[in-house]
Amino acid sequence: MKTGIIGLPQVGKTSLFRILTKTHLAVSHANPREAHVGVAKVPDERLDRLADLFHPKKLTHAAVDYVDVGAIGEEALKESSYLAHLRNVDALAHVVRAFEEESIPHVGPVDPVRDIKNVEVDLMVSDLGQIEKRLERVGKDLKKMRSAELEKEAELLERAQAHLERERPLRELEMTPEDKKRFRGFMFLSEKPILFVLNIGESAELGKDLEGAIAKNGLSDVAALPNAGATAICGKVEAELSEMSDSDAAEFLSSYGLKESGLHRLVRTTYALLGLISFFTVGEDECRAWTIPRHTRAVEAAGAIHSDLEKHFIRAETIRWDQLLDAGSEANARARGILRLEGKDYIVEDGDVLHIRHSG
Ligand SMILES: Nc1nc2c(ncn2[C@@H]2O[C@H](COP(=O)(O)OP(=O)(O)OP(=O)(O)O)[C@@H](O)[C@H]2O)c(=O)[nH]1
Ligand SMILES: [Mg+2]
Repeated sequence: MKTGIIGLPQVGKTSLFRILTKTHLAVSHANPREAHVGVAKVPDERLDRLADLFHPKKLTHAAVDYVDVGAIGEEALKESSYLAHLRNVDALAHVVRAFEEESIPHVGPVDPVRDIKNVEVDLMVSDLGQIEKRLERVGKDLKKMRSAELEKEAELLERAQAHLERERPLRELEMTPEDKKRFRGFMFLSEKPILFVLNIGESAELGKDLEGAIAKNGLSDVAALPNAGATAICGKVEAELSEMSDSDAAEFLSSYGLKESGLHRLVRTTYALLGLISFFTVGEDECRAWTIPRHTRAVEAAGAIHSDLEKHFIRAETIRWDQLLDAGSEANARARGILRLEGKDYIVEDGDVLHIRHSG
């Protein structure tokens, strides 16, 4: 699962990418359009608390991949390598500038609503171009030969076209699972789930300001649309935080009236927007979070760990993470009868601890 970081020039995309993935990028790049790819750990207090119980040799968090694709714009969207990077991501994090800084140029005054609108239009125009080309092709083919599937595709494309012409992104278009399948190969940009990341300036009451930032900058409406979300960070403070030890960071956060780093919230929100959840495996060797899509069956969750576990799946010993913490050990949980034996079709829930029994 990959999330593409997009946004207008100089809004803080690369800074955000750096602190998210803790990658130290070379300062100068031969090609500013070159995409950076990195992995961010998904912070999870539940897993940390399980690790406190098991003291494992290894602790493995879930991860989300981020791609810093470079500044977006009409020109960039005409470049095939830029487009290819962008098409290949599963979700977008759109960094929007809300910080004031004379020395860093921006198109006109700081105006997040306008910037979002402009980037959305760029995404939609790119999709429209693709749809028009495809409709032309399908129209020609239909003249040569009738095909029920092609007719359905044309119908869907026309519906999408009308939707885009009303300046609505495809992520808001109602689609059946079959429609979604028909669209999969196109990898439309405005169809991808999007998280608006408001990059705000430093302030004395950052905790309060971060909380109020979405509403204050007029983003409550866009954040509530289907397949969209919004979160605020202060890039400058996050950059400082990322250089600190955990205890220094905690002190620093509380001095700003913050409970957690905005970055943590951002990663978690991305995870949710992608429709992902975590289940855990625990033990003295390793405590680990595994990533699965919501509504995954136990047998496929086992497959996320290892394909053999899926093939030879018998049962999943299952318990909610907090119930396991309560019980103090798996043996206690079993004795109390709160360890469940679930079959193949059990739908795994966020925060389940699984122990896969298998015949392999
Ligand atoms: N004051 C302030 N400056 C920031 C913040 N985030 C980034 N900057 C500065 O803005 C400039 C651009 O930051 P980048 O992270 O390179 O922005 P970008 O969006 O990757 O820029 P391009 O890739 O060139 O489009 C740098 O000088 C950063 O130091 C912030 O939160 N506050
Ligand atoms: Mg950059």
